[in-house]
Amino acid sequence: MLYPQTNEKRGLISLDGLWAFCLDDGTNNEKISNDFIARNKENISVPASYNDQKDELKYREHYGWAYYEKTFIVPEFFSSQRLVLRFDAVTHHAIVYINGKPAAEHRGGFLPFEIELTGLVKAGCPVLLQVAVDNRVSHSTLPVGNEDGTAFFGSDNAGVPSVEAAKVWRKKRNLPNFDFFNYAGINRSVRVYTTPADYIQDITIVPSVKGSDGYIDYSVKTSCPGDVSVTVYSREHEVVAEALGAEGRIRIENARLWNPWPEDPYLYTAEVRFRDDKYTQRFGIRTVRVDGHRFLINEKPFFFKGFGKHEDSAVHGRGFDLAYDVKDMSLIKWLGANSFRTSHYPYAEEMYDLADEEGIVIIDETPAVGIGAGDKTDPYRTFDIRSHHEDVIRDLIARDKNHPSVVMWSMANEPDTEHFPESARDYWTSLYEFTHSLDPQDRPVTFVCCQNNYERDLATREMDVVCINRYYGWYNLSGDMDAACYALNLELDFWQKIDKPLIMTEYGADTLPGFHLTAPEMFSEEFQVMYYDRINSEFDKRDFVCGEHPWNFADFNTIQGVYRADGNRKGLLTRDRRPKMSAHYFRKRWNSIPNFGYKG
Ligand code: GCB
Repeated sequence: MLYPQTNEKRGLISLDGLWAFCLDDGTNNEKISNDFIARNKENISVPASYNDQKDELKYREHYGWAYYEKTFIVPEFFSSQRLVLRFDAVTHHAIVYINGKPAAEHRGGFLPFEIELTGLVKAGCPVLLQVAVDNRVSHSTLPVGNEDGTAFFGSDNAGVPSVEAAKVWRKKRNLPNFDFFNYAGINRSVRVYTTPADYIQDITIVPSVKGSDGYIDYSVKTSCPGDVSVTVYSREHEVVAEALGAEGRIRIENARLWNPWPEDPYLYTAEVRFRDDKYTQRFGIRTVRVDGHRFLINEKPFFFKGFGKHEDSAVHGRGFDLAYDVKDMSLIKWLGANSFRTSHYPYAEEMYDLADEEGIVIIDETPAVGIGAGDKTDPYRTFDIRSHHEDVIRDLIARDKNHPSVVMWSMANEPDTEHFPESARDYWTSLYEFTHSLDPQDRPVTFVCCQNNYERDLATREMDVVCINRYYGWYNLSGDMDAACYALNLELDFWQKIDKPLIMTEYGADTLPGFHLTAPEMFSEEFQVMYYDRINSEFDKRDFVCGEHPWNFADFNTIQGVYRADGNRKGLLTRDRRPKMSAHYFRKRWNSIPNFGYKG
């Protein structure tokens, strides 16, 4: 899916700003009631999660539907154009009404969807746009929630003999099977964009390299047959190649490759023309593949230095905030990092554009976090997740396929692979094949595995790259770093025999900024530094460990519960992006580790 663009052929109207808003009281559900909205409406900012924009608990605790409303007018001078309404992300389930009539429904809170407005609205006339948004998570949504009340995070123990008795007074609420606050609402931008009546629908670019030349295999999908032309520009706006036709191969002599920062993340632009339409698509020429236990970018062994992140900030919640994205990119570089994982859902498209430009490598993750329901229920055979999971992967690749920064797909975070190992293996290996078959660039595919009995786990070892989240020294063997390193080494011995590249996609320790101790114990800044220093020195001894992603880039908000005081505090940075001691530690370490050839 193409990102909306304005040029001499295409226009754009932003619907970001103040909207009318109200929470459902359980009486309307997905149905829009104009009376109800009129009686209850208040101001809300879009894009942003609704939860922290207001100060009553009911916005944090809300369970179910909420409504948004805005009136807009498409200018008359757009009347000859095709009109499309685009939501970059509505979390989690949206039903859109236009002038009182249902116009679209979308499941999943982190990917864009569009509604063709031509014919539905008239330029020059007011349009009533209403959106019903449902924030409920369950075993058939991604991310996953526990509708039964078997919460993973947050106490569900009533402390009385009869759980049934406790349920009488317990109000309905979300019980996420994931450790980040279930922020909801219109989290990303809303726009109307225009195209000519006959238009470019999609562009796919697959780069390759032979000797000093670069090649792109391109294809352009159009709304009807017609002539297509492609002109490739250098970053300096010089024409470097031209082609005719909706698909073909273009040679770029003496190509400049896209290489991660601090090398040159060089970008070209393909200007595509079709009839009266035009779209410019940026791309980079780079290759990615796995070779034995090495991860190669442009045929050179790459070492991932970076983090799992979150889209999370005060007041905005999970709402898109370009200033935070720019700041985070700056901090990533300040830290000497070169990569991050979009844990645990696809991020806003602008972040990928920034990463392309700044040369930061991305492991692109779906919102499939928390698949699992304890040791008695096989989630793969019990719940209806497969087809939605496939839809999400299809839409993710359709959105992100052309980004040079994206070097690997992560199908999920921490699914259960231990209790029902055969089911898990069948599910993940077939989804792995499915993901490979959809990606025109055929990037490596993985999922991220939870601390478990790795000998029982049959799925993780089948992935292109072994990605593991491990908390030896924190949740396991808490505070005892000698024992933690011993256990970690036992596990690394196991993976060494599998002989695939391994990235430690999460490891970390909650740390209260300003809490200092001479003898490092848990939660102190000194402990966090000691923890990382001990674990990292084990990674340094193993050639097949091709990446370290501490958890997390910054502190982030979570559901309340006995494990969390003001959210998850494992950040190297505080939530407002100030460095803890460990940020300085990593800055020093990473600035001495090269992107390429660190382990030969
Ligand atoms: C994990 C999860 C991550 C949590 C983290 C933690 O394994 O993948 O979402 O936030 O542990 O800090 O517990």
